[in-house]
Amino acid sequence: IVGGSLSAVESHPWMAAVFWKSRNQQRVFRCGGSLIAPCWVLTAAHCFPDGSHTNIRSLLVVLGKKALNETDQQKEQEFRVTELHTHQHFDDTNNNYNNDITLLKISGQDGACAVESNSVRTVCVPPADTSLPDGTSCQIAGYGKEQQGLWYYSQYLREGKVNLLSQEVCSSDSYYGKMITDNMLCAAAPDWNVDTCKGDSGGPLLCSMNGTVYVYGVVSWGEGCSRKFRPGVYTRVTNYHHWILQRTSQLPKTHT
Ligand code: 4AZ
Repeated sequence: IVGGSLSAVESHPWMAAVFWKSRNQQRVFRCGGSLIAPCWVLTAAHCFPDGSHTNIRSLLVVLGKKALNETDQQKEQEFRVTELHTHQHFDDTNNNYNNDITLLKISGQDGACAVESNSVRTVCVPPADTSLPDGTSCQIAGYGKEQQGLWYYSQYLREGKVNLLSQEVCSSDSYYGKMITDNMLCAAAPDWNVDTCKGDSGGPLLCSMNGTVYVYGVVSWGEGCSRKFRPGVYTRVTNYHHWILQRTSQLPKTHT
């Protein structure tokens, strides 16, 4: 997060940190994510460049994590990944990560899922038909870089405030043009000083409606970080409401 502030995990108890265990068992931070059900983390498809060939046994998900390089056993819960569902139409052939969404099924000791606490809690998936007004103030959270070009990620979870941009403005020629599809949304700070950055990918864009917090976007891409006319681009989660429900609940699979 560029231009944000330090965040307590209790302020973002749905925040997930996705790690990759290297050959010598080192934990390498990969992406952020959001806990949307006790056994399910929502993240970005581009976090797994090998797609369905990803070796899920080398993935590790940690919830309740304040610091990337420190462990707080009182607050943290660790999980392995038992299923990885990348969207069937995830597409990066135009370098714009269309349908950049993946669901991870997590499993802890003895197959248990996340246990609710002050530092671990689910966030709501927005209803399918909602579209928040342009200019709505939302929040971003993550362990990503505090400045583009730094070689290190933030040591601690950070948060920031951004406003939703209109689709028309974001897909105009002086912004991203045709790179922006209906499956994306853009958000930025009025003076471009707050943004997501490298390492924040997969994490949440959080917006409130009637006092309930929703994961309205998944951090996806952007040209640089905190650059004028180059807002952060997010996966439009409302478009995937049914896709998410079908994979995370007992809903019967219908043929369309
Ligand atoms: C990245 O490389 C990245 N400013 C994530 C978000 C943004 C840019 C880059 C948006 O993961």
